[in-house]
Amino acid sequence: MTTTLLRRTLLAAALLAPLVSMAADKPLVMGFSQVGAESEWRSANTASVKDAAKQAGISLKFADAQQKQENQVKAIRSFIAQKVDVIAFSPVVESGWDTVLKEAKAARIPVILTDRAVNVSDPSLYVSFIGSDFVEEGRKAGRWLLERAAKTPSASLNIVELQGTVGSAPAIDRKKGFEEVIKANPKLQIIRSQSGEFTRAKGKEVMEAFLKAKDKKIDVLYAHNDDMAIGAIQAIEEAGLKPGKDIVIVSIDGVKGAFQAMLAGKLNVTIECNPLLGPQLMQLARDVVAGKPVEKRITVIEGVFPAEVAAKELPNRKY
Ligand code: GZL
Repeated sequence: MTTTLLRRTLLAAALLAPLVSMAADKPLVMGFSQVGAESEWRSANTASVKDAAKQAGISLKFADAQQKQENQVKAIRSFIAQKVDVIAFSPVVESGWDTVLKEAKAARIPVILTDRAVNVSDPSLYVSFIGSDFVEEGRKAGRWLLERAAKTPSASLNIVELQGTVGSAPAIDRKKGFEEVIKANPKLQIIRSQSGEFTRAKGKEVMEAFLKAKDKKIDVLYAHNDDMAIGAIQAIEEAGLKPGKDIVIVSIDGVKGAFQAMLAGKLNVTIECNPLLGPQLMQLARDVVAGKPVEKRITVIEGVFPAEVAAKELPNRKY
């Protein structure tokens, strides 16, 4: 190597070194748009994301959308303007994301879906989706009820259903999985179904309306999350009935409130939906930003917790 070339190489290395070390020291910046704070599950999910970002040394820009899609779109646009390294979000509903995700792609900012999925024309608009299999959660609820119905002599079992947020992946898929399984037993009929928006307050309000319509006896409540089930339990008690006995209750999430309701004999089973995705999300973000190949779909392992195991399991619950 000639002296001039050597001198230029050494000069370039000297100039680049601080940049390289700065880049190495500069924390990865993640923009995270969260659905809201509508349930115990969501609060646990938010805590997991924030704690994991801190543990991972990732700089987190966190935005709570208060269950409004327009707020999530605004937040994603703001992350793009701030030139974050990666965007992650839990989409409140499945549709309406193509435009803003195309803007992120044009800005060359990778997008990770967490918790809920989206319906988009081009799957390359997001790099990976890490979350539960909601259809399977609905099937698990259906299977539990099928087994219980097989031991019940009654000729028919009338089900009322509290759906999650209209248009959201968990609401659509939990309904789909449940109906797919219970059709095996014609005595199981869904007589009423309405959204309780995943909240306790709305769950109570809708259950009150179900109870007021006295044309058909209600034997079972299927709630798409524990918070709506807990709200409905209040409505059932105020109507002078025994939740968990007069009306069997099947729910999803596996939050502590559900275990406490089962210990009180007011809830019969909860299907786990794990919110503690934070650590996996942060590692996935690092891999994505580093350009490593990642799985397009990452699911979490989840269980089924009937009332009989609530006392033993409650001390182990992390959310
Ligand atoms: C499921 C999540 C749902 C929970 C609800 O992964 O999206 O949203 O089941 C929450 O408790 O509101």
